[in-house]
Amino acid sequence: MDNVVCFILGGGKGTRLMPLTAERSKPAVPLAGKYRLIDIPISNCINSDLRKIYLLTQFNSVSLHRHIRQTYNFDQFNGGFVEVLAAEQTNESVDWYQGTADAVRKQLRYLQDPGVDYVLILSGDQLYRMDYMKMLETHLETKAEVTIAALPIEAEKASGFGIMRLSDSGRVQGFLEKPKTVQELSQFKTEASWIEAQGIPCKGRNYLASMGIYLFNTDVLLDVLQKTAYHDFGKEVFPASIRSKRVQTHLFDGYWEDIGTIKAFYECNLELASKNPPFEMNVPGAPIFTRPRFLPPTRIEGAKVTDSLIADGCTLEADVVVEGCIVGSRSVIGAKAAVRRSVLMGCDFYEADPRAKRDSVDAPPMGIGAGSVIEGAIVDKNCRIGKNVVVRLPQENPPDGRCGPLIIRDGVIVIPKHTTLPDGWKM
Ligand code: ADQ
Ligand code: ADP
Repeated sequence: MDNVVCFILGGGKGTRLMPLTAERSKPAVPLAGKYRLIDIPISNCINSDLRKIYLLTQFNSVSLHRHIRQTYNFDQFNGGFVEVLAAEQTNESVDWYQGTADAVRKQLRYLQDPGVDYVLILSGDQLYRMDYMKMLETHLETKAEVTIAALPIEAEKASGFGIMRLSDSGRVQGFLEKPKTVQELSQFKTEASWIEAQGIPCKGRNYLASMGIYLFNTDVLLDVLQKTAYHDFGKEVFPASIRSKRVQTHLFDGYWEDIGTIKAFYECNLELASKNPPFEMNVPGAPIFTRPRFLPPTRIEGAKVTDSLIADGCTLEADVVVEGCIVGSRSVIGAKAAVRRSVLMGCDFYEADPRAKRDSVDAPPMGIGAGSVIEGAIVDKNCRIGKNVVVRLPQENPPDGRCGPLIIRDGVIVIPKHTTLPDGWKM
């Protein structure tokens, strides 16, 4: 599909995922032990046979570039590319991206390449598997100028999304970004019979939410971006375009989660590790790709591991307990340590690697020290957690804030990248 280009919105300031985005751009945030967020939309593109991919990012992080460069090298016979387009100063503009539509506007010249008939706009912080070709089919069949992917949801969830009201033919007649009141929302109910006629069981999900996945005819997108100064698709472009453009929906009913907040990110990772995960990374014909690493198999000396995903290159020493966790590449868990309901992002290096430098000679080695207990935490990369350390919430529903070097956000403890906790440290 050479006439479709994809723009992946890689994130604004990334404040909702802080501190995971303190040192890296959002697309580079590690997911499920060995992937990064950006692997999801890029894999969906590749599995949909779309290989012209631009990634729009505010922060031009080194790890993102390296990941893209080392992973997505399309072969010269099939063509295609993944290009990172960071907000940059040009002759026309000195600003950072002001919003999603503005991010695309600032890279307009890539849309103006000859032969680009359609533009697919995707978010960089969602977990789902979708064949975008089906969306293109809907777009062509309905002779749409813009198609928005839509997911039926319950009223309680509607305040977080753009909600659409449709005509019988599926044309969008109303678009309300993040409705604030029940009164506002009530105008946007879709009849169960209409949803079921599309082959999707309604099950009380009477509201059609925009998934932040948009397919535009290129000329229509160019027109909107050149003739207006709109910054956002959800807040401005759609509410305005539905009057003058043929905007259709493409209904979707699979697993889909926005993982742009600490809470959603944490819960989603743990769900992936659970017994019957709602989303599998590996589905025949549509796998999620990531950078191949040449890591040895994980060595387990003696551990009780349940409902967990353990990546390559880890060491679990004797009598370790791992329950409901993601254990990322190169993690080391010392003897008798217990890790529960936690996401360990792993390490970039093994301790013996000269690049794994310590701040002081008595800093503990990278990983989780013997006898430590970690519960309900996200442990970012390259942390040095000493022996007999205890990291768990002192109370239920704690307020957001700091606890020494740790950060509590949305009820989840986050241990930022490179944190050192000395032997015996307790929360
Ligand atoms: P939100 O997700 O709240 O709602 P937004 O914050 O605009 O919308 O983010 C959309 C995507 O664009 C995210 O992946 C984000 O990281 C990225 N993004 C945001 N600002 C950016 C910038 N300045 N530069 C580059 N990328 C940026 C949107 C829609 C809703 C819809 C939900 C579905 O507005 O209508 O229901 O997505 O999740
Ligand atoms: P991962 O193995 O989890 O994908 P990265 O891609 O971030 O992790 O690489 C691991 C670490 O290795 C990085 O933090 C970086 O410091 C180092 N590294 C990897 N490749 C290079 C390189 N080409 N030059 C310098 N450092 C590198």
